[in-house]
Amino acid sequence: MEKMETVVKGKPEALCATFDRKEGSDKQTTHYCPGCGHGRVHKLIAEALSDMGLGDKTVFISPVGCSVFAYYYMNTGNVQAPHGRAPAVATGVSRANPNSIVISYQGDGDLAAIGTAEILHAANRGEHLSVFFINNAIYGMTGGQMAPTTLLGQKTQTTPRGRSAMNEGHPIRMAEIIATLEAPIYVERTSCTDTKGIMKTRKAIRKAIKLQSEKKGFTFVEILTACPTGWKKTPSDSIKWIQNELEPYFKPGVYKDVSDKAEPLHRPEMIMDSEEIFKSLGLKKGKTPSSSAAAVEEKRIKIAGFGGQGALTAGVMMATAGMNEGLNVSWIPSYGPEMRGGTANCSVIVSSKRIGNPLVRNPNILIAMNGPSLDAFENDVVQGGTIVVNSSLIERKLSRSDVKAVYVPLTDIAAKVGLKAAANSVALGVFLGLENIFSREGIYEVLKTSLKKKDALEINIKAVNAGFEFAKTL
Ligand SMILES: Cc1ncc(C[n+]2csc(CCOP(=O)(O)OP(=O)(O)O)c2C)c(N)n1
Ligand code: SF4
Repeated sequence: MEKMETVVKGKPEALCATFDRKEGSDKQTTHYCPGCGHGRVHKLIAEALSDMGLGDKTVFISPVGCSVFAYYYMNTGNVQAPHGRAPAVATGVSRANPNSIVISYQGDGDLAAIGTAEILHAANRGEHLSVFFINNAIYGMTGGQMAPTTLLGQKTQTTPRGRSAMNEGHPIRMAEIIATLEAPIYVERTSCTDTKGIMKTRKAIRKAIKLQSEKKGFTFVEILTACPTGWKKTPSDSIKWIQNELEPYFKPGVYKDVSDKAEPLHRPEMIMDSEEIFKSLGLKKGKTPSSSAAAVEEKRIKIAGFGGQGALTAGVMMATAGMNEGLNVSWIPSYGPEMRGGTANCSVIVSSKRIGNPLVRNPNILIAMNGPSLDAFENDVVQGGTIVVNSSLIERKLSRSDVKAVYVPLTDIAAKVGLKAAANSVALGVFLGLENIFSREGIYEVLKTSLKKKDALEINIKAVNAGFEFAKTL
């Protein structure tokens, strides 16, 4: 009789040998409840990565839900994304490092509720990702609320009488939806219950990862798994429930497979050099940092006003002028309903050093163009900082004495040069007069690029000059 070969399979390398990242006394057990499907799928993914020698190249994106714990167990690169945003984060990782294997691992609440837009668009763009969608028909982590995949009649915390199509709509079949899109090359649903189902899931996971390693495109595997805790069932009843209830609605099968025809996709290089960036913005080539530019200490500026006052535009001009001087700059707008009357603001940083965080929470200069802006940001300014107050519209004085107060009738000055709306250019002039960072000519250049009408250009240059002169009298 031929001797049977015995193969002993230990933990795959892509699964941590010990769970040291996990806090708590017993680090060798997982967080997952008995009978939960997550652990089983983790293991199948880890085995596939290890067998293909891809663990070191893999970045595992886990969002919110019980899948967030993946970080403790997957011995790969790990990124934790906010709820629903894993495909967006995965897109960034995959585009920045096209040779990596990127896995977006998501629950049904995450993928089919809060992250519906992200998954559809990532799939539609054909990102190089493998998405593993853990469909357990409920929000597990938060205690069993209805998910988009909850079955009709299924009782959950938020559907105590059972989900009804009238109230909550029908369960959403994600694999079928994704399969209608042009770009995905492989979409399958499996059921990770009995041996046959586990083997099918194993095969599907391997196929998805292999296709990604061949750079062939977007793959999506939906896996029906148990959440005994959320369902309030025993692990064995949960398996029966999947087979008897879930599978008839979410039928396992291959929904799209064009992978044999798919060619490796190579996205064109997305990185632009500085010359291209300047050209695309219609700007002349920036200088390399000059010795004077190198001397500029980081200025953190907040410009705020109501929509229509041009606070955001003033920030762009400031940042562009700084960029033209060869400085490092950043600009981040913040607007929303404020565009219709409240405050809109932007964060600008100008520095000869590299900028870490582009958000300005504690500015050293605040330009408050209206009252609500001063109310909102006065207390954020650092001690010893400067607050420029548009005294045409703000009657009150500063309530602080540990900052420099500069009262300038920005709107009145702008009206005097011929255009009330040019108060933002007056503010730019005041800024230049107070802070000797870059030349007025630099601002003129920026104005020339953005204002095509001669009259508008002349008035705005006058407004800059008027603000500059005002600041010099202080
Ligand atoms: C923006 C945001 N909204 C809501 C939550 C609360 N939250 C945490 S986990 C979760 C449900 C996750 O359910 P699912 O994606 O199905 O994963 P499971 O826990 O079942 O694996 C929710 C709603 C959150 N963390 N962030
Ligand atoms: S709550 Fe559900 S999904 Fe979360 S670990 Fe427990 S069984 Fe798994």
